[in-house]
Formats: sequence, C-alpha cells, structure tokens
Amino acid sequence: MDWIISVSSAERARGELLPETAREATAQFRKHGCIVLRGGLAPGVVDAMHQEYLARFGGLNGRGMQAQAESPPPTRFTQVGDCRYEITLRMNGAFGSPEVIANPLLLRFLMPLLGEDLRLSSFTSVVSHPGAGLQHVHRDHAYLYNEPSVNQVMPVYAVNVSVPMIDVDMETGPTGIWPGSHMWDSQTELPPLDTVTSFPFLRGDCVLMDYRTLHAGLPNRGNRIRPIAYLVYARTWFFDEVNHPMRVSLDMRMEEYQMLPESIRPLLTRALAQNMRNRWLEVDVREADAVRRRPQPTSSKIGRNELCPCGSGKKYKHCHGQLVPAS
Ligand SMILES: O=C(O)CCC(=O)C(=O)O
Repeated sequence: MDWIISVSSAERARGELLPETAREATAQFRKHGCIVLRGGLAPGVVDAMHQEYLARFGGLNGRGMQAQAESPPPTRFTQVGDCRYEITLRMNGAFGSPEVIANPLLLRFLMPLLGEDLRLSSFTSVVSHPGAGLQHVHRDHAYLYNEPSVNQVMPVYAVNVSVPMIDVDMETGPTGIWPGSHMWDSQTELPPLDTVTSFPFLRGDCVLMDYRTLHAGLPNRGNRIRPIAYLVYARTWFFDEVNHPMRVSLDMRMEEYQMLPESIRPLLTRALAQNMRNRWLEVDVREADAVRRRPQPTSSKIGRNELCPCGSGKKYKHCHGQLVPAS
C-alpha cells in the first residue's frame, strides 16, 4: 500500500521527515485522505502511554465502562459502539508529554496541511473490549459545504491522528478505512463493507485521517482490550461541535499548562480555554453557595427613617409609615 510510509529512527530522532519522505507522505495524504507514518512514535513513548492507560482505566471491564458512560454528566466516558468507549484523557503523565501531544515530527508534517497556527482540538482514547462488534461507518465530521464541487477542492481542515497503544492484529480489530472517501461527491451514500481497507496496526504507527474520510472500528474478536489514542489537530477557525457534546474534549489543568514549554502553548490554547471555563463554573458555584449561606433578614419590618418602599423617595415615617393620630 503506497500510503504506509516508513519513518526511520534517524528521522524520528531529528523530529522531521526527510524532504522526499515528507513530499511523498503529503501527496499520498491528499490523494487518499489517510496515511500511516509507520514508526512515527518511539516504542518507549507508546509503551508509556499504554502503562498510563492501564493505571487509569485497566480496572474497568466492559460493564464498568458502560456504567461510567451512563452516569450523569460530567463524565469523561461516551459509548461509541457496542463494547466500544471513547474517553477524554487527562493530559498529564505520559498523556501530557510534549513528545505525544506536540510531537515535532507530526507537527512539522501537519503544518503545511493545517497552517503553522494549527490547534489541538481533542485528545481522547477509543477502547474496544473483547466482543465489540463492527462500528457504524462514519466520517468524523460532515463536509463543511454540501455542494460536491466545493468538497472536491476543499483542503483538509482537521486531521485525526490515531496512535494504537498495543499491536492490533486483525483479530483484535484495527480501524477499517475507505481511502479516497474524503473527496466522494455524496456524503450520505455508504460503501459496501467488503470494500474496506484494513491491516494490522503496529505500536509506533501514527494513522492520520482527514476528518472527512470514512472509517469504522472493526470487531474485537480477540481477548485483549484495545485502546487507541486520538489526537485531533485543526485549523484555527475550525471547532468541532459534534463529537464531544457532553464532555470536555481536552482535559489539562492550569498547573500542567503552565509547565509546558512556551513554544507549544499556542497549540494548546483550547485546553487553556476549556480549563478557564471550568474555573468560571467553580466561581459560579462558590458564589451561589455564599449567597445561600448569607444570613437572611429575620424580619420584614421597615425602619421609620428608611426610604419608603413605595418609591416616593420620602422617608417611611413621612409617607406610608405616618402615625395615624388616635381618635
Ligand atoms: O475504534 C475504532 O477503531 C475507531 C473509532 C472511531 O472512529 C470513533 O469512535 O469515531
């Protein structure tokens, strides 16, 4: 397959593809709406992500995931298929490493496609548990314009980077992809399932997909839990308002944001904005609480020297509070 591009350890160490590799990868991405950068991440980085995943969520079986997804918001879990769950990842530990969220090789590849000022739009994981069925075939986002002629020439506006945290063989179920579907005229017509392209994912793969490319999680017929991390990068003007309605799409605390190198903070401004919004909610809750605790007046009696409540501007004693002489 011409869209699986091998990344050498020298390119990885330099944090940049060789110019001819980058040219080839960009051409394939534009044509197919997807590529694999095989070896894009070092095995140690991916293994650390998997360890972090296990430490946080390894104790949850399918039923535990289901209960989390059904609990009232806020929750970081959403069901996205049968025995398949999407989880917003808190960006700390291995999931907060600049090597993962702001990987130089990936960013240098993405900048010509999305602009130098691209933004991280979401960071989640989709996990399929043994027994997961075939997911519905979908695009991550609808076309921005309905006119087919526009979509044909519309450049990419968001890229989903999947990072499998384990080697995913065909039994465990990788993601099936329909190359070229980002440019199809109709966005309602779904292709026959037997036209899907699928292949095992390896640790270290970065599977890049145009947000318009059709794909579906394949069934998990094995006995391993299969977590894949998803980093979505977008043009500055594109905001995804469909995929994370009941949860945050980026979860990074202020102290973690402030520890990031200055140079990558612009990439993460949306994490900062979501964090700020949470802080305002906390302020709202604190203020409402303070009002509730404030001592309430015990009597509604009006003092004689206070303004009359009728709005006349006179003192109460000279207005409605005048003493009526005893007859
Ligand atoms: O589980 C997978 O392989 C794909 C998941 C996915 O595309 C989604 O949930 O949007």
